[in-house]
Amino acid sequence: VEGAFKVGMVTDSGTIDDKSFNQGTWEGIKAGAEDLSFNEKKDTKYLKPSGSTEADYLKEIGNLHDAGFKFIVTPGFKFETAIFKAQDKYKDDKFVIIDGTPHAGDFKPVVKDNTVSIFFAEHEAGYLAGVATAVQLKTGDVGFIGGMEIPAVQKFNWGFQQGVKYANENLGTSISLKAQNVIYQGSFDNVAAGQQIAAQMYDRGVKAIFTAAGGVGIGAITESKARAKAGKEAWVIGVDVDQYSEGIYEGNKSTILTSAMKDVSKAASDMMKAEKDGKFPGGQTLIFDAKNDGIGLPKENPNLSEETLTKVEEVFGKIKSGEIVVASEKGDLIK
Ligand code: GMP
Repeated sequence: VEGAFKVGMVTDSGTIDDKSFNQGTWEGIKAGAEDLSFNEKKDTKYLKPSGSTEADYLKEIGNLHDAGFKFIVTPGFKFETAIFKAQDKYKDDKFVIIDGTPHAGDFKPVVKDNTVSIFFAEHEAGYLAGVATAVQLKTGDVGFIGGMEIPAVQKFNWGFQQGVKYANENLGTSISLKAQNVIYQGSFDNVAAGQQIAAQMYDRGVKAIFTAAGGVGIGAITESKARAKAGKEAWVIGVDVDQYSEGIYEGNKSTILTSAMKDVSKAASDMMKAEKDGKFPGGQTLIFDAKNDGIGLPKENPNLSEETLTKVEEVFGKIKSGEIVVASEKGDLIK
């Protein structure tokens, strides 16, 4: 491919300003555009469908195609059957689906040569966040707020639980995650519900809440900031991107303890760069995990001590080497 190509993105249930999954992907597209010296305004575009059916998604993909945006990124498992059809309908376009694989409705993956399917090891990111949280806080209750109860979100939760457990068993911490403090809100955009659930958890004595919930997490962060301003301990562990700046409530002080990152930005910009270089990995399913630095905690974690960072670094190394294997399945809660 010579020169600029136009890059489009469609959102499914969440919004572009969710400070996490969709926004992170979009920022990756913009960063990619800048790296490749595209005209950001003219060469990138996102569309939000008016509904959430396959037809709604195909309509926006068609709109992008008609407007000349033929490299299309769709973050979200909800696009699976739409991309299954789009990859045949628009054979000369390129598709990048994040968190999903194209299929006809039967869950049998059909990744055509013009499509790349990208998954993340959320359980590994959750595990690191669990270790960091436990080592930093030492004792007390933590909670989890998920968005929709889908594998990508569950894996954050299950990994987090294993990480906390590892710290309890090996690093001298005593942290509990009780069943009543594990809640899937059911959407990725109900900010008010996120705030309400967080308030209830903090009222029950939870010190830190891991949110894996797209825009729902913004509500939890809002609640944490209100409490921190009032002098209370109310942390959030962010998700997808480094959410530190979202949690700032005074000066440089933030309620974001750390963030369980899955680098959707890099996924998007890497694929653009590959396309530009004529190396688009069409037909492939890519896994972004600890081994390839596709998941991790932020480089800067002002709320974590040196001790915590050292422990997390050790554990990260053990996950990379395979010495620690994080299960992508449900485990026991920590009482
Ligand atoms: O935010 C935590 C996780 O929830 C993300 O890594 C995604 O797996 C999922 N998620 C967040 N927002 C959205 C959204 O708008 N659509 C979909 N399909 N998944 C989302």
